[in-house]
Amino acid sequence: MKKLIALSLSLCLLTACAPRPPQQEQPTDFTVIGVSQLGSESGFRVANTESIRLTFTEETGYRLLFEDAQQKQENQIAAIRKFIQQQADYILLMPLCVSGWDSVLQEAKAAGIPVILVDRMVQVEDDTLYAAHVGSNFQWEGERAAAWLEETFQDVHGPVNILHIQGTLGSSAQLGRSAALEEAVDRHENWSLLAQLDGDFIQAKTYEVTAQWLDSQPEPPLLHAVYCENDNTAFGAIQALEERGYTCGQDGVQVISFDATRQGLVYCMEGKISLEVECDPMMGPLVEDVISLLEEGGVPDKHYYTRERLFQRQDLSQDFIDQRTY
Ligand code: GYE
Repeated sequence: MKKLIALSLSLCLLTACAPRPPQQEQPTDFTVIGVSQLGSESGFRVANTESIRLTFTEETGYRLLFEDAQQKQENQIAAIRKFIQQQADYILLMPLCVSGWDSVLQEAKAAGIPVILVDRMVQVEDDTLYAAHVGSNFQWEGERAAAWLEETFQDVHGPVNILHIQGTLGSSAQLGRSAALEEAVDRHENWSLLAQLDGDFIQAKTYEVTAQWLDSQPEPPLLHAVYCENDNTAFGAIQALEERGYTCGQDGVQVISFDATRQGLVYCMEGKISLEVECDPMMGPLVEDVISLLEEGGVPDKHYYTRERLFQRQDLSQDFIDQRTY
């Protein structure tokens, strides 16, 4: 018994005297971030969510409250109200569409919670309703695609027939990309939009609407280009076209797409997609910079745009694609 007491005493002393292992800095006070993600409709969106989740972790001092709105604005509005109730420090909003945000953003402002718009934009009366927007310039992206079309068809004086697959109607991504194409079509008398189909940025839906449209034509239409507002719509459209005997690529229908996901780049390297306009979803680190600035009492810019490039077949290699993070 004595021995046991002596042993435990010496153990006790040992632990008391032993130098303490360096303590891992464990933040006790988390910065609470409410995230209202619009859905999970595309490869871009899945990567965007992942980037946010990887950036704002408990190890880095954040607690994330995440809500997936399943492509419904009312769910986003409900999520923002919930974050206000939960007294979040910041709200990240990936807005489904541009309109209808004024009152809920006023509620967040009244509660003193800065809202950062991520990826897409909103149209509001008062731009102090959001602290900053981190995302892309969709009109600029569309203009790059339209310029490529102009160059590609500059020597064609007969008709240039374009099928337009639109993203979620009323979203800033759709509005910017569609406007750029429509403006280009207006500039060229020989260009026409054979149809504008709502693909909702979703592959299966695009496959369906494209197949339906093609099947409803009296004859297989002569198509020069298909302007798809993201990779998933491009995949759906290509499948519907190929099943009906069209060839996508250089000697066939020129498919244009946005995002440049890994799979999109594979299609581009294979020649099925002629042009990929990059749209980078990995914006977690940029959003964190804005939050750090706000934490220090700084005033962020209103817009932060991600760096974006264009890709054609000749720009790509398997190595490059393998290193792609999304
Ligand atoms: O291009 C598409 C996604 O808002 C930029 O939304 C984003 C778009 C992206 O579903 O894939």
